Amino acid sequence: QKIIFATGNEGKMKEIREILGDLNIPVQSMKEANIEIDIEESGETFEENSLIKATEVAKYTDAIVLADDSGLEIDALDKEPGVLSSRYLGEDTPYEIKNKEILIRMDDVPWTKRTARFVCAITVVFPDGAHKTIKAAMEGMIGYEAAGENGFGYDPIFYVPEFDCTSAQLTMEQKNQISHRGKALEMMKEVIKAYL
Ligand code: ITT
Repeated sequence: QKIIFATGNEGKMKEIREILGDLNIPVQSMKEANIEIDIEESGETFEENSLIKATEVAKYTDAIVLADDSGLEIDALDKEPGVLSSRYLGEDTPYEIKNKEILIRMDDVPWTKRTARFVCAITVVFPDGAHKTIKAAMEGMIGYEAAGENGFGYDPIFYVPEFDCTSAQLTMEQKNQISHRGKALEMMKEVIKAYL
């Protein structure tokens, strides 16, 4: 048995390996499994896109396939960047620039209106075609400046009230305990254990 995780995002993959470690099943990225395909994320929701990614990769393997579709919803920006989080300002634009742009757009937004959440939908597709999708979120605020070197993506501008710092200032272990991805994958682990 093995799991192939349908992602090309190294930041996600690091967290995923840590969270799934105690399943004691090898977890490979798409690249490690030599599945190098381009998947069009044509869905309108995190759930749809994670199902699209997992289903697409499952066509190439008999392994258990997992996928993660995630993003940042900012209330003051009408839930942008949302499902377009990786495409916001262009797929290849560095996050330093994306984060700066968000802070500029939020310039006149007072603290109480800076609420936001990271959302993550995880889909599993089993070898017999059965599939399940689980979604979770982590609530927080958009800070006034970027801070922290850990994590990836929008972590430096995402303030986590319960730790009084940004999610880029948390250790991976701390982040995994409370994050959208950590929560969705912990629930998904039970689904996988039941299958095994
Ligand atoms: P794959 O589709 O190959 O998995 P991707 O980066 O394109 O990689 P998504 O379409 O799910 O993945 O985009 C999610 C984006 O949302 C991601 O690139 C980050 O910018 C952001 N994001 C998601 N989870 C995050 C987290 O824990 N911390 C910071 N940013 C996150």
